[in-house]
Amino acid sequence: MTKLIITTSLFILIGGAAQTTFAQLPSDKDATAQTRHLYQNLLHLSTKGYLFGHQDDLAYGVGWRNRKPSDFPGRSDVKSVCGDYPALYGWDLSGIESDHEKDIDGIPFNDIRQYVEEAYQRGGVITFSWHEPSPMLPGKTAWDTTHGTITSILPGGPNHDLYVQWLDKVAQFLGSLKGPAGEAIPVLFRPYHELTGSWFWWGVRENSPEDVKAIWQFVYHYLTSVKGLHNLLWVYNTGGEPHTMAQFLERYPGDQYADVISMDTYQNGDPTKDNRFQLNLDTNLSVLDSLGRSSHKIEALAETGYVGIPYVQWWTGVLAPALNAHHIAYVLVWRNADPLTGGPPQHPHYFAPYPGQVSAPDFVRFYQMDNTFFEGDVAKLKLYDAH
Ligand code: BMA
Repeated sequence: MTKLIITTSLFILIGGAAQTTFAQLPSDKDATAQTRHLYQNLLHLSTKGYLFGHQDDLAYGVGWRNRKPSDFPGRSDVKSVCGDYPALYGWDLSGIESDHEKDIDGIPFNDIRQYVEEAYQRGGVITFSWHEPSPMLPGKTAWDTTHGTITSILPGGPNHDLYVQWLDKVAQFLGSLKGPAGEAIPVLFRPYHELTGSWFWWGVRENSPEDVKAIWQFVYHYLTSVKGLHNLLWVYNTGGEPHTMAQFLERYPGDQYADVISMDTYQNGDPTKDNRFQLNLDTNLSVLDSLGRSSHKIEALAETGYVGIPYVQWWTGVLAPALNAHHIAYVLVWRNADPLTGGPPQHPHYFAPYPGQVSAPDFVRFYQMDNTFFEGDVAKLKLYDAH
């Protein structure tokens, strides 16, 4: 029989012969109470199951799009299928650095703030990525692969001042997300995502490990100490490339700069004929498990999905079995874009089901599993409170 005792500063597992004690504080020693509690509760919860997340969930879906939040109030493809919202909401900051009114996928930042605040008040969790354009070459996107871009934004580099201005705007926005008592809403912040890939300007072939670590540490210091943001949990995120601890850690900025260790991996091909997605995920998540155990970091599959979900049992037949053997605290599937409502022309580009979609019945079974947490579950768990 195992009993969990949680105190504010210690997390003590007493059971059988094993006895483990570990510090349970986020990397930012000045993190707000809600941020600290979220960190502690996600660590704890990952021994029981994982949050289900969806990118841009409240802004649009297949066949609908809010031009303003009141167009389809409360609508969500996930909720339309299973009756509950995702526990985790992903959004993107791209555009905020350039004073754009809307993000990279057309959602006004003022609407994102409203969705974030509503979800937080219901008990949901928020994460932000940042498909930031290249600061090196005006007019170039996140997908520019000019070598040495990070060198140019480090202190002393020609684009450093510009980059600091971008960070000021990011800080302003992330600091403007407020709960009902005026408290800052905790954010799982995932900059430089998929940094072991080679398709963004912060990619593996474009930059040295030293530069990646240096910019992470600079941004961490700037946003926390200089801008005073203490509502961030820092999410280190690779692509699916690392198969060993050494590969995963090659660009890791250090335990004092990260709270979540995570990977992104997508299903490609037909899972009934090709099990590489599951095998790779198993290898990747085993790396996260051993690192999470030794460094007390939250583990996550920060992005995944099977575009168009053509396999009717993908949720309980492929995804869930691949996750069940591991200790992730959350999984997030990418956005439900529809070419008819502003999505990219390639069709389909959705990763969660909608009513009538072939995998919808299986998604309901996934929702009903004991170890998958949706918003109704995390609302009861009160992730922003001390337990
Ligand atoms: C990608 C695609 C793009 C989108 C970008 C940022 O994976 O979904 O269409 O613009 O993410 O959200």
